[in-house]
Amino acid sequence: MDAPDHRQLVSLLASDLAWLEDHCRRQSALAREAGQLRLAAALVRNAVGPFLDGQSESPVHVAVVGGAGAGKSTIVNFLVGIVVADANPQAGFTRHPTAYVSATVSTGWSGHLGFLGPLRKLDHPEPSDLDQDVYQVRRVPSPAGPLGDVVVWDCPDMTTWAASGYVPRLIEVAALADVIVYVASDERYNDEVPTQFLQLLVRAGKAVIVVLTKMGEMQTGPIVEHFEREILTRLPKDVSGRPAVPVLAIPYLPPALLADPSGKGAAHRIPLLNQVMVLADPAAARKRTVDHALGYLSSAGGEILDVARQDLAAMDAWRDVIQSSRQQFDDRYRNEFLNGEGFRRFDEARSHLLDMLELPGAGRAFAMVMWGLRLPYRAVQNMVQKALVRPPAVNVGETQVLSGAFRAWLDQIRAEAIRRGEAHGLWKHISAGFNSGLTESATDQFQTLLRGYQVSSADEIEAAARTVTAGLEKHRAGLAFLRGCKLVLDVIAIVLAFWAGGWDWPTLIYIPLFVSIAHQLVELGVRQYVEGKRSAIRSRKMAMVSQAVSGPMADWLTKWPATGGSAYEKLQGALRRVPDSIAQLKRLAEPRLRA
Ligand SMILES: Nc1nc2c(ncn2[C@@H]2O[C@H](COP(=O)(O)OP(=O)(O)OP(=O)(O)O)[C@@H](O)[C@H]2O)c(=O)[nH]1
Ligand SMILES: [Mg+2]
Repeated sequence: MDAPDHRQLVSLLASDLAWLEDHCRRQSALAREAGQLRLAAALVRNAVGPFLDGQSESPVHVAVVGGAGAGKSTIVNFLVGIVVADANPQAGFTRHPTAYVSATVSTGWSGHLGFLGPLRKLDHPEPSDLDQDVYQVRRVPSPAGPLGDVVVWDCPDMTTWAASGYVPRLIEVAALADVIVYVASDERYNDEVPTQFLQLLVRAGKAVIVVLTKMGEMQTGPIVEHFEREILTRLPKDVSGRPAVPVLAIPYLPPALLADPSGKGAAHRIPLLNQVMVLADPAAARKRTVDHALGYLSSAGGEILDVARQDLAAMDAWRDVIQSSRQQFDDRYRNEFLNGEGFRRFDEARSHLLDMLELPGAGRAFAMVMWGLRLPYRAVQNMVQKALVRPPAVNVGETQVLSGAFRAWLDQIRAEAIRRGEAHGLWKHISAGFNSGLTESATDQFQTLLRGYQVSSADEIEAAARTVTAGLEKHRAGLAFLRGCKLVLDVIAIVLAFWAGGWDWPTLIYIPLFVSIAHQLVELGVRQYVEGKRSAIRSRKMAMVSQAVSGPMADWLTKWPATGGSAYEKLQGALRRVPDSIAQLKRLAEPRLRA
C-alpha cells in the first residue's frame, strides 16, 4: 500500500464531504443531511484514515451519546468505575467531548493527522461545560474492574441537528467510536432527534448498546419492551442485516450508588460492562468499525450525495431552458434565413448543366438550329415567367439573422433566470452573472463560433454547387450518353412533327413546338436534379449551424454556472469525486480487513 496515496485520498474525500456539509449548512432545511455528511467525513478521517495508516487496534473507543440530561456522564462514571465525569442537573451541561483513559493506556492515537477534524486538544483539564471546539483526554487511576484497554468518551448531547456549534463535536467522536453506548432517559427515550441520530449510527454500522435510565424499579421491564417495540423495530438495517442492539435499563438510583459505581452500584455496572466487553474485543472491534464504515460510505454514497439533489435538479432545469431556447434559435434561423434563401449559385450551376448537354464540335450547328427553333418558346416562357414570378423578397443576411436570434436567445434565458430567481440559488447566480459580464462573454463565444462556421459554410456551398456539374465533367462517357439522349429526343420530336403534319405547312408549326416540348422535358429533369441539390444544401446548412454554432453555444451556456470557481463547479467536482474516492479507499482497505 502506498502511504502518500491513501493519505491523499483520505484528505481529498474528507474535504469534499466537508465542502458538501458546508453547502448544506447554508440551507436550513438540510441540517440533518449536514449531520450525515459530517459523520461520513468523520468516519473517513477518524476511522478509515488511521486504519490505513496501520494504527494499532487498541485501545478501543467507547462513546457515550444521547439526548440532553439523559444520564450520559453518569453512565461514563459507571463504565470507568469511579466518578470522573461531571454529572450535572443542568440539561446540556457537557459541551465538548472528554476521553477517559487509564494511566497505562497510550494516547498516541490522538496524534493522527485530521483526528477529530476541527476539534483542538486541550493540554490541561477544563470543566466539561467549556463550550468550544475542543476535546480533552483525562487520565484516570487504573479503573476498578475489567475495562482496561478502553477509552471512554463523554459526549455533548444530541438535541437538534441544526446546532452547528456542538453537534459536530458529538459526531466526530461517534464516528471514531468502535462501540456506542446510547443513553435515553425514561421520559425522553422516544424524542425525535436523538432517535434519528440512533438510526444514523446503526445505519453506519456502529455497534450500539442502548441504556435506558431513570425509570422507577418497577418500570424497567415495560420501558425496555416499549423501546424495543417503538424504536428498535424502526431501526434501519445496516450493511450486515438487522443488527442486534442490546437494551439495558438502569433505574433511578440513589445518590449513594451514583457516587460508588464499582462498589454499591456494581449490580448495575456489571451487566453494562459485560455488554461493552462483548463488543469491545480489540481483535474484532476496529476491523468491524472500519469495514462497516466503508460499507456504509459505499452503500450510502448515493444517499449522502442526495443532499445535492435540489442543486442538481436546478442544473437540469437550467439545461432544459437552454435546450428549448436553442431549439427556438434554430427555428428562427430556418424560418428567417434558410427558407427564404435561394442560393443563387445553384441557378448558375443549372444553366451551366443545360449548356453542357448541348452538342459540341460538329453537332454545334445542329444545336444552333434547335436553339433557333425554340425562339418562340423562349419568348413565351420569358413572358409567363415575368407575369408569374414575383421579384424575390430581400432576404436578410445570414449573419444578421444569426446575431438577432442569438440576442433573442440570451434575452429569453435572462428573463427565465429572473423569473425563477426565488426557486433556487442557481437562478440568482445566473441573474447576477448577466449583470456582471455573462452577456459579453457569451457574445464573444458566439462570435468565435460564428466565424468558424462562416468559413466552412462558404466552402460548403461552393462545393455543393460544383458537384452539380463536376460529376459529368469527370465522366465524359456519361456526358456523351446524356447528350446522345437529348439528341435522340430532338430527333424524335422532329420525326413526330413530320408524322403529325406530313409534308405540309402545319409541320412548320409542329417542328418548333415539339422541339420546344422536348427541351422543356430536359429542363424539367435538370431542374429536378438541381432542386434536390439545393434542398440538400439547406438541410446541410441547418445541420452545420446546429453543430457548429447553436450546439456548442448551448453547451457553453449549460456549463456556465459550473465554471469560474463557482459553488456549482465545486459541487460538480465533489459529486464526481466522492463515489470514486470511496471505491478507491475500499480497495485499499480490503486486504488488511480480510487479513
Ligand atoms: N438520583 C439520580 N440522579 C441521576 C440518575 N441518573 C442521572 N441522574 C442525574 O441527572 C442529571 C443529569 O445526568 P448527567 O449524567 O449529567 O446527564 P448527561 O446526559 O450527561 O447530561 P448533559 O451532559 O447535560 O447532556 C445529573 O444531575 C445526574 O446526577 C440516577 O439514576 N439517579
Ligand atoms: Mg454530561
